[in-house]
Amino acid sequence: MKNLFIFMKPYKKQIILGPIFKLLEAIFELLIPTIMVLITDKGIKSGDTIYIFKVGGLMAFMAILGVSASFTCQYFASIAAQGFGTRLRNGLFEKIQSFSFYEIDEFGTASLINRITNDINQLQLALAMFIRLAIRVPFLCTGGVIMAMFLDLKLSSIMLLSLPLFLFALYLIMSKSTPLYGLVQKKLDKLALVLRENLTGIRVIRAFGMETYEKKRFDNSNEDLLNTAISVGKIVNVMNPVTNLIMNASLIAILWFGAIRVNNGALTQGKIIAYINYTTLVLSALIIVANLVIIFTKAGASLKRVNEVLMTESTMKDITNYKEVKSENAPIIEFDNVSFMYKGAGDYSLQDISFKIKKGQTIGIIGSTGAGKTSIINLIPRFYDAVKGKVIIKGLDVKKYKKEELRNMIGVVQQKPVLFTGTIKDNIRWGLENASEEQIEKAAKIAQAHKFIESMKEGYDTVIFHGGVNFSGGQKQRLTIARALVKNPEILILDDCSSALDFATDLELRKALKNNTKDMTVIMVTQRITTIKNADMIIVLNDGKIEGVGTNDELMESCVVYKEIYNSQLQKEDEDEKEDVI
Ligand code: DCP
Ligand code: MG
Repeated sequence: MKNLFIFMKPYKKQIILGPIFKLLEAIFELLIPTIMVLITDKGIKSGDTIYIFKVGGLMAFMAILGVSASFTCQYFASIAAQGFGTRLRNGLFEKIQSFSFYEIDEFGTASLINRITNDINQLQLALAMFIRLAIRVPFLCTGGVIMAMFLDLKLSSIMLLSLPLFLFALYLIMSKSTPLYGLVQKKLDKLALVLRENLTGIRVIRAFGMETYEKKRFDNSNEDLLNTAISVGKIVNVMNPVTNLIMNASLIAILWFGAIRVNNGALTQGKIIAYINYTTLVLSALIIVANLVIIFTKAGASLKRVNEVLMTESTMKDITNYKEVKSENAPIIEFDNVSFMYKGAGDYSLQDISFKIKKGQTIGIIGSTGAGKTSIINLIPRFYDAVKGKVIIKGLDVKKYKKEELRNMIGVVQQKPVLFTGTIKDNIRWGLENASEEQIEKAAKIAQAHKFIESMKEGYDTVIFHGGVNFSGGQKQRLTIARALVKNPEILILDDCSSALDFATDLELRKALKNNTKDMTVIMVTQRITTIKNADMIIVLNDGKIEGVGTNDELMESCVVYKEIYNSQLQKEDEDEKEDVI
């Protein structure tokens, strides 16, 4: 909760003044029935029209004041609630940006999206309702009861009886529905996840003809949400009939006993009208209380979910005052007995990995799918932390670097190319904010992207649509390579990023890389032997373990797995070549 107050702080004025204006309105609302007594009992009885107009005018004036107070409160409530929501969303977004992949994996993208949208909306609504009603309603209730008691103490026993009954009903309903709200939110997360997967994978789904399966999966998730929502709805919807029943029963009792007291002369007609007004006022205020309780219970569930994000500290905090310094003479990258496991996975994805890479070397990492290639390179820019052992860059543990410093040294081309909405130029500039046109063009040339960019009508200003849908897989890969190259990083990591390129382009790319990255340490992850055959060092991975380290020739001698991969691929290539010739 303390976290949230920070986001409300700028709106202190509105949050305090709003309820005060609403209170003013409530005071007028409370006074009006009593003034009404004057009209009926004095004005109408004696037929004094001037008196009726006078008092009526006063009532109208009070009503106008009441409405203006209410508008002012509404205005404050909107400003405070919207402002609070915006700030909270920004805060949450910033927090998520600070997360390492660990925390993001743990929450799940869909859940994070829901928390930042739906849950914050819920909190925003709760704040608005708080300003508008949280003070006014209790005031109306107690004020109404007191005014009614002044009018007729005996008749008030009916109201005092119906109140506990009402509160008991409220308690029953709330205690049943509260736990279900958290569940509804969770199911909403699940639905969002299915929907997200479905939309991002729509092409695959169509290609495999899985529409019916996916539709069923969505339907199931949707139905699950529906059922939970219905069961909450069923409980909560009892509220209005029950409160109405209590209210109307009280009114009948008041009319019944009130009539007897009017007949006895203990009560005037005007007073009984005012009395009924007060009872309706109190009981309808209680119905609002019931609805408020629903809103606040929902907000409670959301508060917990938003707070979970706000309270989570990234496991990768920057160490600010480290003493050790990096050394330019040490190997640029060293893995010292590193083991790694993803959170929630039962098994290690990497085990006892040790190797050293010298500055300027070109390294190949090869292995079948799932061997742990991506996992290894994720440890270098510290996307994840090793579970055991150390990843050392220039003689200094990656954990001792400032994240920004570390990542500035490294250019990563991810296995799955991700582009952002904007022009080609914008996307390449992600690598280097102030990159000049020449730098961009040079990077694109090395990445073998220049030709196809030039052939486009808008050239480097061609707009990339959401997720890069208007580019082919190979084009996207080349653009992401250019993005990493423009940064001119000390370490360049290419994760299987020529998989969608034809052999000729792949060859051109490797040649250009070789000629232009003399001082760069390049790590190429691949499943193709040809890509890394000439590397200074090749690391062969199998099932999370190192099978061999060395040059192509060394590995052909010593590493069975490498030899198998080599033979299977190069033989096939030879055959392909023959086919081409034929
Ligand atoms: N793994 C996991 N959780 C993740 C990512 C991977 O449990 N978030 C597991 C799946 C694999 C193992 O870790 O068993 C190694 O995965 P990698 O992504 O490192 O495998 P590769 O990059 O070698 O495979 P590919 O060539 O298919 O990219
Ligand atoms: Mg991979």
